[in-house]
Amino acid sequence: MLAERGAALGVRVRVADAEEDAQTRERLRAAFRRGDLDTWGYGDAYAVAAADPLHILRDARSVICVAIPYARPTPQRRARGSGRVSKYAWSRDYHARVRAVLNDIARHLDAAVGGTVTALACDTAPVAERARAARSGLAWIGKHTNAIAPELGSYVFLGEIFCSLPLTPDAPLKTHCGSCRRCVDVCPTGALRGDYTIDATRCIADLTQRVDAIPRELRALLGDWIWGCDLCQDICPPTVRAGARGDAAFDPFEEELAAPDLQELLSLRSGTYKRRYRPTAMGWRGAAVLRRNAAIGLGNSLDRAAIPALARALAEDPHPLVRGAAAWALGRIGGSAARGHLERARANEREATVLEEIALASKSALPGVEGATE
Ligand code: B12
Ligand code: SF4
Ligand code: SF4
Repeated sequence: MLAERGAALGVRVRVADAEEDAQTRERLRAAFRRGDLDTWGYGDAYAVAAADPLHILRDARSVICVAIPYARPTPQRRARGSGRVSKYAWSRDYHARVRAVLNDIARHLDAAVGGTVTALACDTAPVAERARAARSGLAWIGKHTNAIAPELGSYVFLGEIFCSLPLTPDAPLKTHCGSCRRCVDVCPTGALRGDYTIDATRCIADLTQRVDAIPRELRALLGDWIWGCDLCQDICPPTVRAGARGDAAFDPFEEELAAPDLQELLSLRSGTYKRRYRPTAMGWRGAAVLRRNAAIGLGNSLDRAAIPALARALAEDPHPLVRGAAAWALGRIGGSAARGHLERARANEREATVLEEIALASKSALPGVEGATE
């Protein structure tokens, strides 16, 4: 019944036992000790809970793991001056769709046994979702740390139905990456170590959602990504072979969202933010974070045409995070015009963090320092 319901919904379903997974608990602990998830505030209690399904459902006997493919074709031609958004974030927020799928399967199961035997989780609950998916044979874990489902690739969202019935578990897969290292080599920030672990504090997906300043030494490595990053998956052979398996629910919420114009995004105000971005998975950190990311993208474009917009943001943006990033971007583009704007802003700025950005940017904007050519 589960497999048929899954097929009718266009998703893949497998069953894992609900045993505590000591190996995953220790992997999580080791990751937290290394500081890999420092931006997430996870601690020992999270590692213990995430490895044990009884923390979600006290009498859980099995976990139904679900993979929902979401890859849609990436728009082929992007205009000059546009940024990039990861596939997972450009559509209407995926959480609602995953919950609807999980609800549907759970309702069928409850109806079949005449009572409530299930609890649901997706993303936000303390569950090591990839590890449970691997245990159920739904997917295997790649060196980019994503779960890869046979024929579907890694562009799948994961969700779980915790169930008090002792369903027959499926067997884990034996697949692994072998000698392939493509994802490790393509990662611009060196976040992937190649041993199936990641320093998430260096991952662009993490950096673009930070509400504090992005570490200076990593900003140039962000390129034109303004939310998330797909590089390690776009190059992954099983994911490439799978192609675009998602349905139309995962198309861009608005056409521009896959590749927003960076100058327009730099001046994003609350009305447009609420209408265009809030309904998506990049709509939970606020408009200033997106404006900050746009400023960094414009700096990385090394395009002199962006200087007036960056100068305006430096002089007028209400948020110091954005003014600081605009200063950095002007320093990165460099040249006399950028230097002039930095000097004028220095005279009017009162915020210490922004003044520090201006001072550093002024130095890097000096002639002879790498940047755009005059
Ligand atoms: C925190 C988080 C992040 C952080 C940290 C990511 C990370 N790799 O840990 C950041 C912000 C960087 C992030 C990024 C992304 N995320 Co995220 N994220 C999460 C979240 C909330 C927790 C993950 C976590 O606990 N990480 C700690 C690490 C140590 O554990 P883990 O990766 O979950 O699992 C490890 C162990 O289980 C162990 N393991 C288990 N079995 C086995 C077997 C073997 C043989 C080996 C070697 C290891 C191993 O290895 C796993 C990989 O290290 C989950 C939701 C959830 N509740 O699980 C979503 C989740 C992992 N994210 C998801 C997505 C879609 C993404 C992005 C693709 C979005 C994007 N394009 O920008 C990127 C992918 C970047 C990447 N290379 O990982 C999906 C992943 C789906 C999938 N197919 O794997 C999840 C499951 C959400 C969901 N419900 O769909 N994410
Ligand atoms: S999502 Fe991007 S930054 Fe993060 S590990 Fe993959 S390639 Fe590296
Ligand atoms: S790119 Fe290669 S090494 Fe990386 S996850 Fe895919 S198969 Fe594994």
